[in-house]
Amino acid sequence: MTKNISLTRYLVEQQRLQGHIPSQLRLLLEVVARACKGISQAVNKGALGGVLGTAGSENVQGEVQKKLDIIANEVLIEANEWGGHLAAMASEEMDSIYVVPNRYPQGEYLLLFDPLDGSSNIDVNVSIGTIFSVLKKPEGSTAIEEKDFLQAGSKQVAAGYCVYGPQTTLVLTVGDGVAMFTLDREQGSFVLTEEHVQIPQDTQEFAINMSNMRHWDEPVTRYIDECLLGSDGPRGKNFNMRWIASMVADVHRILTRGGVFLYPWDKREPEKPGKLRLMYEANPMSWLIEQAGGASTNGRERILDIKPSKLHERVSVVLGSKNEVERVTRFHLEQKG
Ligand code: P6P
Repeated sequence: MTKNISLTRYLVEQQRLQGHIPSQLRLLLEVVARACKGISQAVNKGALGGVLGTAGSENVQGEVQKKLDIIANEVLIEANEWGGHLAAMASEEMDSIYVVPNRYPQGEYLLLFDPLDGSSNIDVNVSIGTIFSVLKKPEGSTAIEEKDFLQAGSKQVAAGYCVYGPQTTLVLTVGDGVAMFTLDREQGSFVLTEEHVQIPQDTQEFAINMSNMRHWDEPVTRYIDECLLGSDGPRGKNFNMRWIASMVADVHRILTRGGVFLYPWDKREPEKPGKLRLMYEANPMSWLIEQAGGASTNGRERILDIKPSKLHERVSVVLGSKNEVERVTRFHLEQKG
């Protein structure tokens, strides 16, 4: 493990030595990390904190909101709105953008987040997490509108997640590789535990919700069938399967030991390109994966190149070990008709 370097020191060095991040962005990331500590505390209380169960409302996605979804959203809004580093925020839990109130100074950045991804796992004590993405406010824009957020994932200036599991771990990139920080609850601070994370190019582990198999498109079925044939089939090696149904936890496993994650388009909702959200799930996760030497496509094109048309746009996701993602993508491109 690297010597005891705190998140603050890491960010100061990224600002000073690497010239990667201006002070406003450093402040933003420290505020987001502090908010994640607060969310971690609430998540860890579980039933003791009266925070389990549903809130009796639905979000813009039409999903029933859990109490913790709303708590996490409020923690992130309240932590970030006054600092002067942000112009506006967007959240999976809010229909429209949240522009910083006039009583506070407006900053240069736009913050997008899924405040508590995987919330179906909250009540069964399975890892969940916060996913965040940072964009620059377009030059010259004063009155921030939704269209200012509609930038391709390649425009992100920072991206990360915080996984609330056996450890609370913040995973972050500002374009200089991927670093992991584990929460030291005695000090109350995130400590650098991994940096320059690298994903193996090959893997023997895939993550997909197999119960949807009959709904998949042919290239995905072809890829998974090959994996299931194992050493008897064209891959010549056996595969293991994992599906936590919490993207943060599945991606964290892939960043830690490799693997490929698929949430593809399927016939259940043919008008939707996929289940996962582009702006605050697929884009931040895709940048992290690419910064760690992996790949991420929607089956046909690099996710970070997709020009969004709406804030809560959905996308198919195939991400992880580069050679596996390229195989799935090739199968899509070879698809007849
Ligand atoms: P399913 C959680 O709700 C989520 O958005 C992702 O975190 C996760 O990968 C996916 O949905 C799980 O979906 O259909 O398997 O429950």
